Amino acid sequence: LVTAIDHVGIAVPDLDEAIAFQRDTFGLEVAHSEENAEQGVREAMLRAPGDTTGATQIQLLAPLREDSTIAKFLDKNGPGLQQLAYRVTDVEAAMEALRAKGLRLLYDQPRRGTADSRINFVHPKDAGGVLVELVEPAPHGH
Ligand code: CMX
Repeated sequence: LVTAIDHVGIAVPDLDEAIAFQRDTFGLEVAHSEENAEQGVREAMLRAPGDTTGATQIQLLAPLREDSTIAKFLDKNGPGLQQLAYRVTDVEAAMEALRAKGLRLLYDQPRRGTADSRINFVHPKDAGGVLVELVEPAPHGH
């Protein structure tokens, strides 16, 4: 079902501060950043310098609005790991396979994720306490 670990997402209160921390402490660089209004996030994808292998990225997620998912997460837990994202080739097929196993998907239909990927989430209560994102990357990379 899963072809790669796409990214690990960390909830942060301030995106620019978190980018600077990851850069100055660990030497990670920003590969991509954007605002996703539907998901209520400002986000950045980080990777090790020079990495072009498609290795697992680190996603920093900052709230765009007070009522967003990430704002709620930060209020409840503080900053920290928020999600684990698995890459799949066909998100609908993955959704169907997981539903058939009795897992709850958060959305009826895939939504738009980072860089025009198509995404859905498995409810953390059905995945060992981990919010699992399914990511079908946009065709032709981005
Ligand atoms: N990881 C693990 N467990 C989580 C969790 C997370 N990120 N978020 C919530 N939970 C757990 C809580 O601990 C809580 O457990 P208890 O009842 O035992 O205390 C339970 O789930 C319900 O938590 P809640 O605080 O009431 O949260 P909600 O049910 O309102 O929301 C969820 C949880 C998963 C439905 C919501 O976070 C969601 O819709 N997530 C998907 C969208 C998302 O994360 N978007 C931001 C990222 C965008 C992107 O990646 O592009």
